[in-house]
Amino acid sequence: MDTRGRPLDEIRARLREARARDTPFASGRILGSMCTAPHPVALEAWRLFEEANLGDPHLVPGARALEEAALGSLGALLRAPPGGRGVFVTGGSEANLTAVLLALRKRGGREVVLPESAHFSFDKACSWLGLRQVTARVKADGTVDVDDVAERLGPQTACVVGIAGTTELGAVDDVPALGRVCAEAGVPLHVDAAWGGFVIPFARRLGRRLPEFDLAVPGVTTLGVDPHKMGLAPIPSGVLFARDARDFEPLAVPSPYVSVERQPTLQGTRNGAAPAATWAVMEHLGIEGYTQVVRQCLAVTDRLAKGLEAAGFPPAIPPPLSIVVFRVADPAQARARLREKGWLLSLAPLTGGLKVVVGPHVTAEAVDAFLEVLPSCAEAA
Ligand code: 0PR
Repeated sequence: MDTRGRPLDEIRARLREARARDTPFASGRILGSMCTAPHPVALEAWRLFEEANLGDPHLVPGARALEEAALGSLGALLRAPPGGRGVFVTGGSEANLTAVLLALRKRGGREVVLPESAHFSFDKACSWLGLRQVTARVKADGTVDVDDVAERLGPQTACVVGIAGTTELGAVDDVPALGRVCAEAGVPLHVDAAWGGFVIPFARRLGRRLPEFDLAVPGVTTLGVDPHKMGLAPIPSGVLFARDARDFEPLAVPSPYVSVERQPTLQGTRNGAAPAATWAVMEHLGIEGYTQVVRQCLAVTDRLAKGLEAAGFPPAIPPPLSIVVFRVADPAQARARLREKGWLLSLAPLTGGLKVVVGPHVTAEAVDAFLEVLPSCAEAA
């Protein structure tokens, strides 16, 4: 920052130059992201509400009403019961941290039982909260072995985690079976549906056989879902639901001077544009619109899986949803070579390969172009 500041055209030139170095979703070359280009109506809503601070809701009753409406719609999609409550958070990491803390306050204990496939945000949550992770085995289909979970429960278990759409494979844990085990043991069950929450309900409508995973499943106590992933909302937009609204109480502290008496979530000053944008895109697309998005992603996934098979890189498992993982001889090197050619993929460390997340920004043409370059960058394992 200069003492006298700098002219606007200089600032704008610098902004454009920096942005030109980024890879936009519109390039079709971002193949490893669980986020995607926000829907235009979400961006419109964002711009209208960009100064709104929901940390002081009496300033912004309009934004507050949209937040409530968005939580209502999302709660209906994920079948939250009447006594439940949803809160906006910044994304899956905050949802998972908050859910673990909520379970800890409800039940006590020093351990979290979670699948090997759990996102690293649980490492963070456990490390920050001083809890021990007890890891349950994952089966060949990428879902957690529920018997193994049951064996690992004990008096020190604060909660169990199930995943509806794992980060690496998009696998959907058998949440009903986990719910039975947890209900019997009196242990809270948190479902991480950060990515899958906006995929599974629509894939099920398209006839995919997938387990139920939402708040109507007996035993599920909390559930996290990220509109900023497959909900097509801008970042940051995450939601955490609790089956019982009272579960948030132990986390709440008094905050009387900011027009809301108690705050149960991490943020004080908090973005009102995110709920408004989330409301706008959900309301505009509706169930049919999201189903169409998922239909397209599944079709492109299928094309990619067949193309990989033909190119000698068969998918490690048949894609449960719209994530494809394939083994290569040297994943880090293959990823670096692909990056040199402009293709951005993620590693799949549990499988020993590369991962492609087929979001709405990944077109059939992009997949075909990617399949052309892949053999020059990777060797099959
Ligand atoms: N739970 C699951 C199942 C996730 O996959 C993720 C993130 C989280 C929780 C955490 O969510 P936040 O990152 O919103 O806090 N999964 C992706 C990952 O870490 C996120 C991602 C998104 C990665 C875009 C790359 C990227 O380009 O792999």
